[in-house]
Amino acid sequence: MPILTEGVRHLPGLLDRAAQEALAEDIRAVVRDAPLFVPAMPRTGKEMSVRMTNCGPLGWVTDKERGYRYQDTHPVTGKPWPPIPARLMSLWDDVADYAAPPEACLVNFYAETARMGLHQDRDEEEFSAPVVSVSLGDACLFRVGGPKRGDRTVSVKLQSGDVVVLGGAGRLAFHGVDRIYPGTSTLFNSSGLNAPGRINLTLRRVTMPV
Ligand SMILES: O=C(O)CCC(=O)C(=O)O
Ligand SMILES: [Mn+2]
Repeated sequence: MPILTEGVRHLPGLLDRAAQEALAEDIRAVVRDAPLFVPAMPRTGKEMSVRMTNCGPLGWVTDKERGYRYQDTHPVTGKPWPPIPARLMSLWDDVADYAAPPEACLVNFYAETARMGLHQDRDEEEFSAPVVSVSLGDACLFRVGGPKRGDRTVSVKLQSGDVVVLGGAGRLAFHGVDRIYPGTSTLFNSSGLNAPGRINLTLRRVTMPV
């Protein structure tokens, strides 16, 4: 199990093609219920290049006025988020090594030119739970460093079906997506989702279990 930087595990090909197709179908249903929205940076209101939605009791959202946060409803429809699909709950059980379930699954959709700058996931109360991240569709160039912004980074290509776990000393590692490689996957070709593109699913525990 390759370690990218301390506490950051890369599990290449953890999901086979059939599991990826089933998961893509689950996410299609999530997006029908909770449409992709356009996230905007705090204060500046600059739009991010990814499109997002969530499933689970809590969802991560961001906008100009109120910034990064978790909330229990979709910012556009006002409806509760749909539940996290069962196959993602069991993936968490398999890889998280954490007793309580995840509360949020952020769905990031990357069109061909979308990217995500280097950042930490730190809007949660609970940092003893790992962040579990799944890649579907086109490959991307993922970059990960240490807990300080200036730390040395390593880059790795993530393919459809790969899982990355940021846990322990890697929980607050800086990470980002430098680019997508359009047309490198056929997963979404027969789908209602825009192909090419990449979907990332990020499972997180937000609150401390009681
Ligand atoms: O797309 C990815 O692989 C990473 C996404 C991410 O870091 C995030 O949503 O916080
Ligand atoms: Mn992140």
